Amino acid sequence: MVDYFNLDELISEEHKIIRNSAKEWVNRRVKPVIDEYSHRHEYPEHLMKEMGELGFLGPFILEEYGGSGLDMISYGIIMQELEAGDSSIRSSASVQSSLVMYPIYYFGTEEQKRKYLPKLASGEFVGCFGLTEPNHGSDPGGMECKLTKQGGNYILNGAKMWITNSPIADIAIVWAKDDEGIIKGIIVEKDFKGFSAPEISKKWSLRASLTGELVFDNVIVPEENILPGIKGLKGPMMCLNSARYGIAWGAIGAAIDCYSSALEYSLQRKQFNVPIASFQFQQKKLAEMLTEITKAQLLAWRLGVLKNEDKASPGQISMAKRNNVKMALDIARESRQMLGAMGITGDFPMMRHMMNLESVITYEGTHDIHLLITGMDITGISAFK
Ligand code: TGC
Ligand code: FAD
Repeated sequence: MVDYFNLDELISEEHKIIRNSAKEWVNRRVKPVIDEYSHRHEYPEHLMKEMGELGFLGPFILEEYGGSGLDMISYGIIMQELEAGDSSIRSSASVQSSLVMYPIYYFGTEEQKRKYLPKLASGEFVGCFGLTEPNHGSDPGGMECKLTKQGGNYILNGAKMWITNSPIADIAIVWAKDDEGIIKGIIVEKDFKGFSAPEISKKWSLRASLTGELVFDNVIVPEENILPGIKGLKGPMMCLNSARYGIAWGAIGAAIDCYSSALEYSLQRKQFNVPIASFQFQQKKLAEMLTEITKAQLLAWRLGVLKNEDKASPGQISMAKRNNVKMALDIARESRQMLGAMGITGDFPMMRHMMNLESVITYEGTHDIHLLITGMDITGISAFK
């Protein structure tokens, strides 16, 4: 455990138990296989049910709906440990928890909650979240997906792009505009006629995660599949607040995995008859990495406290996501260099984390979009449009 500022004194015994359980599972079930899955560009689907059994899916959802009723620091800690294994595994867990279970829990009817949440919590069902479209990524408010009222039902048309887990999803939370141009949330089930989810292949990033499209060709959606509790862009944005928060923690896990591997290697590898860790350049890299990890840990922990008090603002979440993911990407690059040629192999995790983090710095709002959100918070002026 990397804890230079004794942050463990700020978390509870329960948090430590949760961390140990997630760490132990990742070390036993993820780390030994993830490099091979990444090489094969294959998703380790069996891990979803195991995460469900361990309570890693929707941990903040109440127990009566299959969750564990845990606080937001616990959620962050789980994301951190999962991403120490691989961003693909954290991605699956954060999409399921924050982008699928969260909207059903907060915006859904009692029937929707009882129908979907327990199956999503156990990993029996896989969910995905469709906001991004081919023509609208950073600008989701411009979405073209259309939900048209027809008798007692709705007809859904359009397409979503870059959707984590869409090819294997049992349900998709889809955001589309109704006849009045108001954004609504819809639960689309995989066997709805006219719905397909082709995979996007040939990725160099998140290779152990499935990414796909969502295509809607006159899909008939019953009224009971509309989320009644929300309208407008703030619906998907509230889900993103939760997911981005989890990423701020998750990125620390990837950074710690890279830093720890580089530290261990530098103490063992000898050049000029001494461990390379004795050279000032290597020590500078290690010292700077630990400094940045510590700052990121403090940011994540404080954001977690604010989240628990329901006081974390979107601007604070953007700052933490942006800072911590960039920190992890920089550490992946620096730590890889510390290993020389060995750093490019799958015997060490840096290259894989580095490639994964190129997606993490892009999805859930790009690095630059989060900067603009902070800029807007400071000045009160939107620089988006
Ligand atoms: P703007 O005019 O600023 O806002 C429109 C409405 O939305 C509300 N809002 C928020 N509400 C809650 N939380 C937030 N963070 C919110 N941000 C905006 C806002 O109050 C307003 O509400 P109302 O009631 O007044 O209408 O919106 P804009 O059109 O200027 O766009 C700005 C914004 C914030 C959408 C844009 O900056 C942005 O964030 N773009 C990034 C898009 C994004 O993050 N997409 C993510 C797709 S999902 C994904 O990537 C999953 S990856 C999963 C994985 O594998 O882990
Ligand atoms: P664009 O919006 O086209 O941006 C291109 C560039 O322009 C970026 O550098 C951006 O920062 C910059 N830019 C855009 N607007 C501005 C501006 N106003 N000012 C300054 N610069 C600007 N989406 C989902 O809905 N669900 C998912 O599950 C999901 N999973 C994903 C998984 C992966 C592996 C990836 C890579 C993406 C995923 N996404 C998902 C999509 C992701 O959220 C988008 O890629 C992201 O929001 C950026 O949109 P874009 O790719 O269309 O880039």
